[in-house]
Amino acid sequence: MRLYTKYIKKYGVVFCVSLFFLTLEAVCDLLQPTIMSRIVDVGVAQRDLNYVLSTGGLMLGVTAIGAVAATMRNLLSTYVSQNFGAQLRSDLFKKVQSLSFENIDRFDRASLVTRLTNDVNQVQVFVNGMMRIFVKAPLTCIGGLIMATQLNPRLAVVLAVVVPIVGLFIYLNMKIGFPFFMKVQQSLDRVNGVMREYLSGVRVVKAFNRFDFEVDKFSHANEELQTKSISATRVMSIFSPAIMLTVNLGIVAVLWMGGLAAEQGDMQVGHIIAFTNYMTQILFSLMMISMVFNMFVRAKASAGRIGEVFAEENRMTWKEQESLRGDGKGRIDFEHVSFSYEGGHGESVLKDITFSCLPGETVGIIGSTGSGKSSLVGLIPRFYDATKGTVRVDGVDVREVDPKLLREKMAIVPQKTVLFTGTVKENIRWGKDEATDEEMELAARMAQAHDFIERTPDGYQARVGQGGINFSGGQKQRLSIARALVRKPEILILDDSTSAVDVATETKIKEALREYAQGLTCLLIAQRITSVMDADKIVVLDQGELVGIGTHESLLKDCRVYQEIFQSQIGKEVQ
Ligand code: DUT
Ligand code: MG
Repeated sequence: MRLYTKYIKKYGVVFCVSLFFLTLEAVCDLLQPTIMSRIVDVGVAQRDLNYVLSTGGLMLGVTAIGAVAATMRNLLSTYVSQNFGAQLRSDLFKKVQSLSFENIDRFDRASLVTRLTNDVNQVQVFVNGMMRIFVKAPLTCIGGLIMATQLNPRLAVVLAVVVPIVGLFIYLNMKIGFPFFMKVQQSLDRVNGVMREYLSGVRVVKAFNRFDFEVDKFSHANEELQTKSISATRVMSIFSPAIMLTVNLGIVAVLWMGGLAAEQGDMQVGHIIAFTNYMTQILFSLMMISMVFNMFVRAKASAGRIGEVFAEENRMTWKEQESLRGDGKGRIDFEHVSFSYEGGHGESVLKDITFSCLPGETVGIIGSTGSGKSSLVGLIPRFYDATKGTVRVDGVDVREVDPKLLREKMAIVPQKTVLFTGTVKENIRWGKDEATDEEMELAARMAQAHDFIERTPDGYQARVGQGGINFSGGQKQRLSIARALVRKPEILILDDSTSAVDVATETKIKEALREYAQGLTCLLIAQRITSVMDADKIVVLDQGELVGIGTHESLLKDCRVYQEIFQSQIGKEVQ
């Protein structure tokens, strides 16, 4: 709940004002039956038309005030709940953004989406409900009890029996319902997860004709959600009718007792009507309370899940003042670095790696798939922290530096290209907001993207679909290289970023890079030996171990793994 103090501070005043209107509305509702009993017992009984008219006017006035109060309360509650929801969503989004990869890995991505959408929604609905009925219902309930007892203490005996029974029902409803709604939420996560996976792999699914399989998978998750929702609703559905029945039996008892008393002449008809009116009001307010509790049950589950994200401590720490002013510009050192995922508990991915990239050097990294190349370079911008050993940039331990500062110095072309919806220009600019058109074009030329961009009818204004769907794999890679180059970083990391580009174009990119990369530390991951052959230094990885380091020639002489790669690739090409 501490989490929500911020919002209470922000919206508390409006919230209270709306509660005021809510109270006014409730009071108006409560006055109605008593006024009506007067009209019947005094006005009608004594055939006094004037009394009927004036009291009728009073009743009308009270109704009008009630209506105005209800309108105000509606406006305010919508304002507060919508604003609160939007704010909560945006705070949650920011929080997710601030988390490190290690933190995010702990949550299922799909579940983060549900938390951001559905869970926030549930809490929002609850806040809205709270302002509409939460206060009104107990108020009408208690007010109704008081008014009814005052009106006729004898009939109030019925209330003394009915109310505790209903209270018990509501309590049971809460107690039993909560775990069910937790399960519903989890199944919803699963449906979202399956859907997300399907959508991101839709081409593969179609190509492999695995549509039926995917449909099955979806149906399975969907059915699970259905059964969970049904069983949750089933449990909850016993309670509302049970409450209704209890109160209705109470009304029957009132009519019976009142009827008997009226026959003996010691009860007025107006009293009985008003009393049953109060009972219906009490019935409704109790139903409302159980409804709010239902909402509360869901909102509590959702709030818990939202709280989990907020409570996630960023595991990445740094010293606030530490800046990168060590020796050497763009120098990178790995000192006995070991690493495994899952917070250091996973299988060892990197084992005792030691090497340095001097400023201005181009270092190639090669190794079979899964040998830990991407993991190795991911330690430099602190996507993850080393489990053992130290990674230094500019001579400073990266664990002491704010990742933001660190990442400002470098540009990364990730192995999996990611483009954003927008124009080509926006996508390249993404690397550096303030880049001029010339800078942008230069970057595009170096990445060999300029030509194909110019060939599209809209040039740099061409639309990029979601995930860059309307560009080929190689085009996407070149755009993401341009995005990195426009940044003019001190450290450039290319993770297998020319894998989908033909050899001739790759050579051109490399030539452009050579010129551009002077004074810039460049890490070049590749599968093809020809891509890294002329690097200043080549690091060879094999199953997380560094098995060779040196120039192409020296490695060919004395690194067995490198020789094998060379033979398998060049040997084939020669044949
Ligand atoms: N791994 C994880 N979690 C991740 C990423 C990778 O457990 O989020 C494992 C898979 C693999 C090892 O780490 O066993 C090394 O993966 P990496 O992606 O670093 O290998 P690579 O050398 O970059 O392979 P590729 O050439 O296929 O890109
Ligand atoms: Mg990789």
